[in-house]
Amino acid sequence: SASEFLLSGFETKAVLRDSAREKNIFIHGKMADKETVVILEKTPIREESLSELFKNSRLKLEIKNDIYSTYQLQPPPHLNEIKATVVCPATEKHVKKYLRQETFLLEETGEDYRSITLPFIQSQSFSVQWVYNILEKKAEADRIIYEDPDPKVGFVLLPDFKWDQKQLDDLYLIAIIHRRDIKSLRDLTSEHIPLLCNIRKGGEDAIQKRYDVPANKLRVYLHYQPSYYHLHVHFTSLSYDAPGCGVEKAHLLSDVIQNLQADPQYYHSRSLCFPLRAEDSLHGKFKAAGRL
Ligand code: M7G
Repeated sequence: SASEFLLSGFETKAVLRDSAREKNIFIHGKMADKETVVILEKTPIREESLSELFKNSRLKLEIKNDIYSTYQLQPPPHLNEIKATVVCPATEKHVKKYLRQETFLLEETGEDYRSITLPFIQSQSFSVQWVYNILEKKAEADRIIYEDPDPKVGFVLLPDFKWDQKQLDDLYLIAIIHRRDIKSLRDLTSEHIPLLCNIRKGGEDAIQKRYDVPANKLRVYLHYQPSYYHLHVHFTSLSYDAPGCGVEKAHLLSDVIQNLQADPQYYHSRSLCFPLRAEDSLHGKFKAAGRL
């Protein structure tokens, strides 16, 4: 197929970030003269593949000492995959998103949001074309796990980019709402409680049905700030330490619902904390406004 050797023309310019522990690397480069970001990640070892792995791998002894020995194991190619994510053409903002940077925690008041953050995200945030493609079945249509087509409370549930669906340990799905007028947590009021409850119930039921994972094994949350300003909800396995599930970024859906029940304007008026990267232009805006 056309994409088979896609990466053979990739020229590396810089490693944006890498982690020996997470076994991934984020690379900035060029492909066919276009700015490109490539993310490579070793995938988890699956229990189902163990017997084949043991039977068909070549072993090279590295160290032997008393009862201890280490080997280099060369598995058959189909058990030795690397997951690759490609962003092309990538914008400067994509490059910055993946660059390892110093981060600061910011406490954004409702007023900060309206006077600093909102104008900024209206002028420059990532395109949500990929979201519209999913909602309009122009991309990933065959990956949809569940859909509620209702224009007010409906949503599409599908596996996140980050999950290859080969094992449940790192289960990761996203629910994308059909409405196009809610950018983030900040836009939510009590008016949206039926929408949020529908996502929670519909998402949990669909995941139970498809993957046999019960609701009490799921971490269901929204990001603030998100990267993409079209409201979506993350469903991850509770046992998976998903990137971005920390308290400085993740807001549990059930907390969000209860906060709105207690105060309809909660997310308009309250201060919200979030981590901000030094290179992020929003950081510059808060600095210029004397808020940092
Ligand atoms: P976010 O909180 O807006 O941004 O979540 P984050 O990337 O900073 O977490 C967006 C979520 O959508 C992330 O979990 C992405 O992995 C996922 N995602 C992004 N894109 C571009 C796609 C896509 O094209 N398809 C799918 N299925 N998921 C995506």
